[in-house]
Amino acid sequence: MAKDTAKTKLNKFEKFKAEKDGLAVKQDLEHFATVGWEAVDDTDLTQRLKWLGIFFRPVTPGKFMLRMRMPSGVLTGFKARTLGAIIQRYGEDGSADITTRQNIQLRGILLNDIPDIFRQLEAAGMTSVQSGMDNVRNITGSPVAGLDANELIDTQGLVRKVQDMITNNGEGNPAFTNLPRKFNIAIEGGRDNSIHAEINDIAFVPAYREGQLGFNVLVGGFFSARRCEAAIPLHAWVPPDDSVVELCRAILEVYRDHGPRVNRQKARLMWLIDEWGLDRFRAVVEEAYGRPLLSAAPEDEIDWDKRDHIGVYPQKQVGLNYVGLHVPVGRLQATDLFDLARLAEVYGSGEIRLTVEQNVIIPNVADSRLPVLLQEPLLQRFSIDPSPLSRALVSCTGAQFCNFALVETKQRALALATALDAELSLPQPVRIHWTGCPNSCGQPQVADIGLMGTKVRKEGKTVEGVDIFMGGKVGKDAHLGEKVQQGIPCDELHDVLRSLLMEHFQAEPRPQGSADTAANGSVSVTAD
Ligand code: SRM
Ligand code: SF4
Repeated sequence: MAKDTAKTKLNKFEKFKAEKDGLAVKQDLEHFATVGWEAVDDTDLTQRLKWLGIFFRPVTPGKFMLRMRMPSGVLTGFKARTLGAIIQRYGEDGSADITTRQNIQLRGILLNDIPDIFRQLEAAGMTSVQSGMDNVRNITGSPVAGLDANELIDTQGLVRKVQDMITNNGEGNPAFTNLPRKFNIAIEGGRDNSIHAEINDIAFVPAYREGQLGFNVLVGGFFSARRCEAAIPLHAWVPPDDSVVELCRAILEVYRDHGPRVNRQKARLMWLIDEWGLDRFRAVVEEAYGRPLLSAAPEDEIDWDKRDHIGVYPQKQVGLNYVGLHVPVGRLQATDLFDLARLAEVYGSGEIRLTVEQNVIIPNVADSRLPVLLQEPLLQRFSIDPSPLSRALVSCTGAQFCNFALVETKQRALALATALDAELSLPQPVRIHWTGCPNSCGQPQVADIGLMGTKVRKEGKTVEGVDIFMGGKVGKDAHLGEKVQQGIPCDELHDVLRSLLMEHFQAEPRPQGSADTAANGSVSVTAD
């Protein structure tokens, strides 16, 4: 592997990967658990453990984050209960977050518990393998795949197959553990581009070619502090079968063997496409694919606005419904996971889905069971009808647990949305995305209003602030938003957002005393 890089100077990450493969720490886990985290080699502790989804958190030393894999965001009540039981052990430190890739991260984990946790995860059919660092991240697919009456392709099986290929059925796959950088894959089967296809390194979007339904392929989408790009067409179409898995394999092999490894800030797939030009990239991928790539279909079938799935919707299965619950900024406690498991099992089929907006869907609820489900106490906090700003709020982890963060995000996001929901009436939800630093995990560039953490000088002091992005369009004709203001101190943000909402989103002040009970927060909040 890394043919082209043999002659070039490697960055420090490449050096430590060459010395010892990230996945090799799997053999060391029992030893690490015995000696304790303080005695673990620094590179193993802070880097290689991420190959197993175990993230050392400098903000909370000794309390690790565990990032799962949830293909298409699908889990079961049993899995949710298993995850709840794992974090319950950590009391106040234990919590979980639904991520912007339809995934779950667990908090508060102790290293000496990991071997036992991994046994529990395996017994429940879950894995955290290859979920961090230079690996393929959770693979996203429509959260209503198999349920949506208007979907074109049920992508759940394909998403699982691609994950199984990349991770060797969850065992870990040395073939794909040393990519030049992280890598994102999305497979969309619906009409509304529910998973932001355009911001993935590889995306499959539904398209008819000569009357046959399959996927047009996009490549090279990514966000980073240095550069953000929407994916571009590979000018290729594949049928909805194992061709998808084989094309992912081919692109990953090309990226692994030829991707840039000198400068980590210039190592994502798009940088290779830039260097080679799309024609050469496509030709080398075609060679790795082992047969001619078919030309793309003239147009794709993404022709709807993006749905948020919150509320009650009839499924393609007559008499069944899916119920989308709003989980404020994606934060879950152990008891929430237990409650969700119970609701899914009592009212649905035991299945739970996660969305990239950090919310939850309970599918397969019979018409006759809906009224009782809607009376459940959990739905007071995880509402099916939240206020417009809270409803569409997304936030990255921020300073509470992430050492890259320049600002606290989740609490602040929720406090501001709650306050503005109480003051303003809005004709439609406005998608506000918070991200704590330019890495853009909270995807501010896809939002109506994106807020990116920064540091600002105010009255001689350095304070938390944001740069503001606007104009992100999702769904049909998706495109990225642009920075429109910078360096707004967080304590001035309430008024700035209020003005933006009134100027651009038809917000009207509510008459005094008429505010809804806008707050649905399960997270205790403090306003600026
Ligand atoms: Fe991210 C790094 C959290 C989605 C771009 N991201 C990190 C780290 C691991 C940094 C760290 O070690 O602290 C964060 C962990 C914080 C923590 O404790 O939770 C982190 N990223 C997240 C999550 C949890 C945000 C969230 O609250 O939902 C998301 C986890 C997704 C998952 O389940 O795997 C998350 N990160 C994203 C996305 C959005 C997406 O994939 O749609 C992006 C932008 C898209 C992209 O990657 O192209 C994103 N994260 C980054 C980057 C910049 C990558 C780059 O090429 O430069 C970093 C920094 C890095 O990799 O060096 C980063
Ligand atoms: Fe951390 Fe920055 Fe990502 Fe937020 S955007 S989770 S602060 S790395």
